[in-house]
This record gives sequence, C-alpha cells and structure tokens, in this order.
Amino acid sequence: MNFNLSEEQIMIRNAARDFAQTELLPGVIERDEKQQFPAEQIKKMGELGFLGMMVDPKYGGSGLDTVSYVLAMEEISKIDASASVVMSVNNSLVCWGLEHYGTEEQKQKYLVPLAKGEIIGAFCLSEPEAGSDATSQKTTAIDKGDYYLINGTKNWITNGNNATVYLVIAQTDPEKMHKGINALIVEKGMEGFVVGPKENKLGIRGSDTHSLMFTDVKVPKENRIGEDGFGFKFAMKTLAGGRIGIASQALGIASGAYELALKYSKERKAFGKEISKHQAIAFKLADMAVQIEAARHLCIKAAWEKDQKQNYDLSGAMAKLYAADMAMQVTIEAVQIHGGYGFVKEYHVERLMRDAKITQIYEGTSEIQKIVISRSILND
Ligand code: COS
Repeated sequence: MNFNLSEEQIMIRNAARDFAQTELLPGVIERDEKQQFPAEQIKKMGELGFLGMMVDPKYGGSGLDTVSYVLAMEEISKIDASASVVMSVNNSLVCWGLEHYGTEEQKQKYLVPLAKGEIIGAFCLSEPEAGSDATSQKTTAIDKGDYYLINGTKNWITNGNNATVYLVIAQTDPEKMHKGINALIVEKGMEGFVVGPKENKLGIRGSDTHSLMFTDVKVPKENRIGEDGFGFKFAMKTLAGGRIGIASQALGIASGAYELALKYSKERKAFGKEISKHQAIAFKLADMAVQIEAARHLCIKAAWEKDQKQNYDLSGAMAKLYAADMAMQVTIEAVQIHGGYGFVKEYHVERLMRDAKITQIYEGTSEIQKIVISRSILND
C-alpha cells in the first residue's frame, strides 16, 4: 500500500493552495459579510481548470483523478468555502452527470463550456417539501411529444442566479413514483423560468443560493438526460460522487480552522507562556489533528475507489458523515482556542464555524448518510 501522492497530485494541491492564498483570501471576509458571489475568482478558477477537473480533455476538462480533486477542494475550502461549493457542484454534480449520462450533443453543447469554466451549472433536486425525501418530487415535467412542460419550484439551489445550465429533476409520471422521474437540462432565459430571491444564509454567504420557479417551461426532448424515467437514479448516482466533494469541503474548512488555531496558539501568551504549552490547548490541538487526518483518509479512500471504478456509495457516505460532523467540532474548538478573538470576523475562524454547518445538511444530511451507510452494511 502506497500513501504517497504522485508528483502531479502534489502539484495540483500546491496550485490550489497558491490560488487560495493569492486570489481567494483577499476580500473573503467582506464577501461573506456582503453575501457577494466571488464572480472574478470563479472565472479565474475556470481558467486554471478547477471547474472541470475530472472531465476528459476532449470535452474541455483537466482529465485529473478524483484524488487530485479532493486535494484541491481541501485547499480551496481552507480559505473560501463559498468558492469551493461552486467548484464542488460544477465538478461533481453537473460536469460528472453530463459526462457520464449525457448524449454527445449534450456534451458538446453544455459540458465543454462548463468544464472550461466559461459557464457554471446548478443541480436542482431539492424542493420546498422534498429535500431528504427526494422521491417526493412535486415539480412536474409533462411529456408533450417533442418537449416537456415543466411546472414547479426548486429550493436552496447553489449557483441559482449565476448558473447558465440547470439540471432539473422533475416528475413525469407520478404513478410510476421514482421510476417516473426525469432529469432535464434547462437553460437560463428559457421562457417561464424565473430565479427567485437570494437566501440570506448563516454560512457560505458568498455562494449564490436561490429558489427557482418554473411556469410552463418548454424543454426540448433532446435535453433529457438518459432514458425516460432515469432521473431519480441519475440524481442518486450523481449525489454519490457529490458527497466526496462536500466531504473534502468539510475537511478543508476544518483544516483551515485548525491551521489558524495552531498558529494562534503559538503566538498568544497566557499565564506566562504560549497557550499551546498549556495542556488544555495542546490536547485540543491533538484531537483536532487526529480527526482531520482520519477525515482526510476517508475522503482519499472514497476518491481512490471512484478512480478505480469501484462502488463508492458507502465510502463516499462515510467520508461525508465523518468529515462534516468533524468539521463542526473542529471549527468550534478553533473558535474556543482563539477566545474572544475567535468571536470576531477578522480572525476567520467564526466564518469557518458558520460555513461548516452546511456540510452536515446539503447533498444529503448526516442522518441521510447514516441511512445509506446502515443499509449498505446491513445488506452485506
Ligand atoms: N445509486 C444508484 N441508484 C440508487 C442509489 C445510488 N446511490 N441510491 C438509491 N438508488 C435507487 C434504488 O436502487 C432504487 O431504485 P430501484 O427501485 O430501481 O431499485 C431507487 O433509487 C429508490 O431508492 P430507495 O428505495 O432506497 O429510496 P428511498 O426513498 O428509500 O431513499 C435515500 C433513499 C434516502 C438514500 C435517498 O432518498 C437520498 O439519498 N436522499 C437524500 C437526497 C439528498 O441528498 N438531498 C439533498 C439534495 S441535494 S443539496
């Protein structure tokens, strides 16, 4: 067994680290406060190949492995989780879904500009009454011969306003339940498609979360992904990989907070010595380091399984469950180590603590991961 990263993987990690330091760190506090989407930074990420990392170069991607993607996600998330969620959704959900299940025409038309980062995409599954219970889709896509007619509302959509391409999951035949669901490619500007107001969020405030309204939106048949009725399976398969991305985001949020806490603990003095020399703080840092390392191994293992074309449903769910819960604990401790300074914005850790929370919720809550994990281990 070889735990060494390849030269290419190290290079990608370093490039992501440099980018995060030079391009994302400046202004990150202000963007969070003003809920400002990092538009310029995302454009640069696209130019550097971070938005289509695993896509085949023949479709405009970087052709890298999932392990490199995890490493890059960790580095970007250490600094700006609002930017890394854009990266995660575009890579793991939108590009991956189109590359694996799209037609050649769909790939040429949509995947190529998405993978090059010229445009970004959104994945639209959640609804006002269907988040965890994803089979209960109320949005309808009625078959009208050569087009589908979409009606309904989607909630909490990342990249809601800045996306150009939306993968929309909707019910075509309610009698067939989840087997009557389709995934359709909707373009911004299609008649009847309206982006609702931006959500005012606890964390990842720079990211662009909106509800979307569809009223008699006509979507051509050639925009359906896969066979009729494949939409729910498409969502499940896509989310299985998405969970590796969000697990890596949680890992990055935690390791970012830990690195700040470690540095601070060596500078701040109390009772005549650096606080890192007090066992209360040193033991906290030890616990944080172990938890982060465990999460990193889970993320890389899931990514490696995906690269080996093995089933990664279980390892991805384990990585997400552990990394998200760990990120919450570690960021709380990072604030604690900073004391009063941790409670103010300039020190970054309070933002990372707020950002960590969403990783326990989106792309399958921690409770949903436990369903996936328990079903898998009980069926073995
Ligand atoms: N890959 C492929 N197919 C999958 C799958 C996966 N990872 N997980 C489930 N499926 C399939 C099942 O095989 C089943 O198909 P068949 O009837 O053909 O066998 C179908 O999907 C329905 O599965 P199931 O009966 O297990 O559905 P449940 O309603 O019990 O729900 C969970 C399963 C809870 C796992 C699913 O609803 C889920 O993941 N929910 C969370 C969704 C989510 O992440 N929401 C956040 C929105 S994105 S921010």
